[in-house]
Formats: sequence, C-alpha cells, structure tokens
Amino acid sequence: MSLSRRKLITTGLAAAAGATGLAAADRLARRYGLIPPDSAGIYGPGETLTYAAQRLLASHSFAREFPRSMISAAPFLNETSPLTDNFKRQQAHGFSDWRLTVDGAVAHTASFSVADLRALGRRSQITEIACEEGWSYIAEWIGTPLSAVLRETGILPHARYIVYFSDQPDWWESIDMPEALHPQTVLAWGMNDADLPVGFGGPLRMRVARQLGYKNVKYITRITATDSLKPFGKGLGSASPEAGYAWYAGI
Ligand SMILES: Nc1nc2c(c(=O)[nH]1)N[C@H]1C(S)=C(S)[C@@H](COP(=O)(O)O)O[C@H]1N2
Ligand SMILES: [Mo]
Repeated sequence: MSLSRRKLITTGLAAAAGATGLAAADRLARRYGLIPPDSAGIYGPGETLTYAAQRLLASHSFAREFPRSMISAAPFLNETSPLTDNFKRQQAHGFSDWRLTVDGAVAHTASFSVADLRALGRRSQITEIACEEGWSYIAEWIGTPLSAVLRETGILPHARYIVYFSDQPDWWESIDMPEALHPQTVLAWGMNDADLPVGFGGPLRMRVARQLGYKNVKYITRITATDSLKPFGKGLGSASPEAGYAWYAGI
C-alpha cells in the first residue's frame, strides 16, 4: 500500500472515529480487512481502531533496541503457572528431546529440536519486555527468526496468522503474518549470552518484541499457520482476549 493511500485510510479512520463514533471506524477498517479476531466484544470497535491504525502506520516499524550497558542487572522473575510433569522430565534431560512442531498451512509439517533451530538462523537484539501489569526489563534475546523457520517449512498463500502453543496448556497466542515475518520476532533460546533460563521461558520462547509481555509465550512446543482463528479456543485469537486483554498488544 502506498504511503498516501495509507495516510488517506488512516485519516479516514480517525475522522470516522471522531465524527460518527467507533462504529464507522469499524466499518472502514472492515472494508480494508483490518479486523482483529477479538473485535466482537464490548471493546471490539476500540480494538479494531487500534489494530487498524497501528497496522497502517507502523507495520514497518521496529521496537527500540538498546545498548548493552542498559541490560537490566537482575530482571524480575515473573511467576508462571506450574511447570508440567512432561516439562520436568525434559528438563532432566537437558531439553535434548524438546521439539517444536510446525504444522497447519505450511508446505510441509516439520519438527525441530533447539539445536535444529540454532542451525537455521540467529538474531540477537537488546529490547524491553513490558508486562501489562506495569513492570518491564531490558535484556538481550537471542533466537531464530520465526521467518527463517517459516521459510524452511514453506508457508501457503492463504495463511494469515501464526498460532503458538506452550507446554503450559493455558498459554497460547497468535500473531498476524506481518508480525510473524517481522525481523524482531524470534523463537528465543538465548538470553544475555547464555541459554535462556527456564524462568524466562527456556528452552524456547516466542519473543515478539513489538508487543506486550503476554504475547511472549514461554515453553513453545507447537506453531501452526492458519487462515482463520475461529477454530482455536473461543475463536478470539488467543488466551488473552478470553481473559479480557487485547489480542493485538502493540507497544
Ligand atoms: N508459558 C507462559 N508464558 C508466559 C507467561 C506464563 O505464565 N506462562 N506469562 C506471560 C506474561 S503475562 C508476561 S508479562 C511475560 C513475562 O515474561 P518474563 O518472565 O520474562 O518477565 O511472559 C508471558 N509468557
Ligand atoms: Mo504479563
């Protein structure tokens, strides 16, 4: 989309929201296919406006990267749900049996060990992760770009979202293809020049640098490409809208 066209639509969205309310913005966003999967609830029109405006204005933007001197000394260890028995078994084997399954709208289903992923590609970036509850920290994340994994499996033209699942059954999220293919979206296996600690999601964590903490699911075991989020959970795109948080959590 050209910049002038993007500007026109964005201006239209803002004007529509101001003049006739969010419903008009919603109709406009709908016409351009900028509808997030959680658009039907009470906050739906607001979510649509945020997502549509962000996608039009900032789809080529990068999360801020920091100098090494700004890495947080002792980042707060967020409490997570209990680790499963399966996880503890794998941990006892140094995660050598950990597998990431990639399936759905891909040219061929595949399964990767963490070593396989390391061999596929590496990106390191110093970024800030922020929880919706207010705290944040800066760390270096090292991982394989999700785009490199999807290049390996091939991705079918109708794929619109990547859904990703944790070994912790309550944790799953999804992102759209622009976010999935963004260079700062990585499957992280390292942090601050060491293996990613279990407390921070090791052995494998989705690091979506441009979105809030909860999109950064820990203990990733499966990703699936899909044209629709309706079949997953309550059909709202991820666990977060089911709990009252926005599916699109851009920062
Ligand atoms: N599997 C799993 N992933 C998760 C969580 C969790 O409890 N389990 N918490 C999420 C939330 S709400 C935040 S803010 C970040 C916290 O990341 P941190 O522990 O690196 O600070 O992880 C996210 N990913
Ligand atoms: Mo969070």
